[in-house]
Amino acid sequence: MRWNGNHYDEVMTMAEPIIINEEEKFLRAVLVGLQTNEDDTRFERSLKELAGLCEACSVEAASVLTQRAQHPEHATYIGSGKVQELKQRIYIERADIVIFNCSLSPIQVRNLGRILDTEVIDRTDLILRIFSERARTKEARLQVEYARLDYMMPRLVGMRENLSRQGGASGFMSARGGGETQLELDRRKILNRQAALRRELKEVERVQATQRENRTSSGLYRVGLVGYTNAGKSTLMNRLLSMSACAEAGEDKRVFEEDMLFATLDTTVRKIAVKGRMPFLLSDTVGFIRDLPTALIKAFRSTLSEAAEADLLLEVCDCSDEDYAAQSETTRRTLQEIGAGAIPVIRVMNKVDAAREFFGLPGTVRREEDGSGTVCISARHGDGVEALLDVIEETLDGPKGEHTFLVPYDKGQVAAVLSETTQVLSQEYTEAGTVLRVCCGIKRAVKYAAYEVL
Ligand SMILES: Nc1nc2c(ncn2[C@@H]2O[C@H](COP(=O)(O)OP(=O)(O)OP(=O)(O)O)[C@@H](O)[C@H]2O)c(=O)[nH]1
Ligand SMILES: [Mg+2]
Repeated sequence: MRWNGNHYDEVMTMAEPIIINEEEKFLRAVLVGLQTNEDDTRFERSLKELAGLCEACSVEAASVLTQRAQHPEHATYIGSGKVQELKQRIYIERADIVIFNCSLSPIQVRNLGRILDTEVIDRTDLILRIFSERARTKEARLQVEYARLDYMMPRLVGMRENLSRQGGASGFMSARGGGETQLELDRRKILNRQAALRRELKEVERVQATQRENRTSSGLYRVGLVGYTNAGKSTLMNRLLSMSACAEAGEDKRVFEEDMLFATLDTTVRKIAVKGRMPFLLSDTVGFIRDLPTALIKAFRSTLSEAAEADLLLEVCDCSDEDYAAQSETTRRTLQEIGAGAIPVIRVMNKVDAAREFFGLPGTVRREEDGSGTVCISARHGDGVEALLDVIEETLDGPKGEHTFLVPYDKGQVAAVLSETTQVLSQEYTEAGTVLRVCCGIKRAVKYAAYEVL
């Protein structure tokens, strides 16, 4: 992470993309974790994840300090003795920043900042900073800025102190209006900026809704990739694209995949048309994480709406990660939060090539009682993906079969949708209309039963 001292200033004034980096400064951090009622394994995993989050924004996790306690201290989160130990550790490690593996209250941030004389942030803040650094599209940038301002609002006092510690507030934060306290001024500016952001976001959403409507009118089923961050969603999207035989499958249509938390921050929709199979639209979106800041979920609603409106979700699990079960729970909970809890889900056990436990060979399919299924795959090597396509097709469209439709010429739209959404075996132009012999699922056949000839 390469913040200069006026990072908060820049976030608040950011009408344009944030340019954080002037000095190219990589930060050294001390990570702090408090173990209350979690068992050791869980606790260690969550600290490991915090280190992964640091890596995602180039912060070096120089040292980790932990404490066991029944509950956090109201004023400083960790006990006073531990705070002193932390102070020493900061000095020894020449750390620039302290990152707590939890959500700190504004008062705790302020108190700790005063005692330690170093910048103190919590996990939520770290995630928000990763998002601000990585957001590329206009929509993601607007959403992140909105979420950050939401988060800053109750913390303005502590932040001002942080700024003066880092060399003094300048520009926006130091501008004072007659008769108003600095705090009131800051608050008013944030509210005004948020109102402006809401207007801009509405416009972006309007354009996207139109694009979505166009896609819906194509009649293709919509499938959404969801799952914990780094589970392999983008890799699966690229794998399916590489198997695809349509114009959307070019090199330039690939999405970014990387061994890093939050590699993807926006939504990409691509048509997947594997030869001999039913085509569908696939969306890849931002990954989830435990305790995803609510401000972010709220702000990212429109990015996530592609998933929330899908006909089917593929929940990608990284089964090489020991924590995959808890990660899956987080995903399911987040899906509920974004209003996607009722959409059918296929669980995709990805990375079976690297798993320590045996979940099944790639291509293994298990059917659950509620009709949902689990499929084992390796997106990286492409194993098991054909079996996944079988399950996708069957879940969306029911058992496949051959059907013949006669579509009169004045129903051109019906013929167009049928040839776009099914696997066309033959097409003939007769006096009565177009005769389409297709292979498709029973659900689509029933939908067009009025045109079916037996
Ligand atoms: N061994 C193995 N690694 C995989 C497999 N699939 C993906 N990966 C690796 O996992 C890492 C993350 O993959 P991504 O596709 O970027 O994951 P994502 O779910 O899109 O992650 P975010 O966009 O960060 O939420 C990359 O290094 C991939 O190469 C797999 O089947 N086996
Ligand atoms: Mg991704």
